[in-house]
Amino acid sequence: HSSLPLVINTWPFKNATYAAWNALKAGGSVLDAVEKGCARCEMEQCDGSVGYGGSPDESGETTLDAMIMNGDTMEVGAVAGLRRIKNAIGVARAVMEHTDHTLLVGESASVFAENMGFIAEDLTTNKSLNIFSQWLKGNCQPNYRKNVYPDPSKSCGPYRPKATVARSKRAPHANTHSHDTIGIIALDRDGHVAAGTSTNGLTHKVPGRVGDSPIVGAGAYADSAAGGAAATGDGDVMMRFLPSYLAVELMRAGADPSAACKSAISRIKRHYSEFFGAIICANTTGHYGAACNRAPGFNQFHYMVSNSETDTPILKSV
Ligand code: SD4
Repeated sequence: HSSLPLVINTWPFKNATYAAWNALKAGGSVLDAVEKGCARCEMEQCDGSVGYGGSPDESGETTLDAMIMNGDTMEVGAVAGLRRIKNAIGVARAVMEHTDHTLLVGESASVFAENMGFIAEDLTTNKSLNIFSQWLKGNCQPNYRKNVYPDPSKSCGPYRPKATVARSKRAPHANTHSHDTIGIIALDRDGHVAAGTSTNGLTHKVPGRVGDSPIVGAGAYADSAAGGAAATGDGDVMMRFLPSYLAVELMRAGADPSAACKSAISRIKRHYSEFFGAIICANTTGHYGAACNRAPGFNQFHYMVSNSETDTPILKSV
């Protein structure tokens, strides 16, 4: 297809699109493009929800989740709950290329990264400390997507059963400032597909919580025989439906990318009608699409595209 190569990523993270596109233009692989794009967001702390210094958990710590997938070989590298290392996507790629494993978690993932030469740094910043201390002062009030209330008489935690809290109170809606995960799909002229994600997860999460982003088929999926997809949003809900896998399978069966994205979102809506989330999709001919779940406070999803027709990244919305 004439519009290949293609880079598409979630949210208006334009510098990430540039970084991925430039990697391809410089002769890099689709994996290089995905890694460079995600790494750019990790350094820029895109929206405070990618990279260090954002989304402190209930102990105040920032931890990172990332994944990269090679659609030619179906190899995947991922990290979840990564501590001390800013370049989570780089560590994910190291898992893919230097081990036979798929997903490393927590402190052990960080030790792996240090052994691979990644620099250990504090991921806490004044900003993340502030978010954390405001939350403590407010008696650990749940954030907009948190669905488990701590017992207010006991500072933070232990947790009450979800059933004691009305569902409408448990899952307030995201607003447009709650942009999140970077997810990228890259395709080159020869039909190689790669996809990946990077995020610092969910603010005030219970330490140990892992979202959709580093989970294969949930946060992203790539298969050079069919296409690629990447998701963003309420990972706790979305990961139950493997939306990226579903979208790629629908494209394999002949659905166009927009329809595939819509179907993946609709599947989740059947059970969680007001969930916050969006997905981007691209097939092997370079056609792409996106879909989001319109809900109060979230009625438009922005994403970025670069292809041979639009050498500079263009902002798209759905
Ligand atoms: C997560 N999906 O950890 C990620 C982050 C995100 O809206 O996109 N949140 O749930």
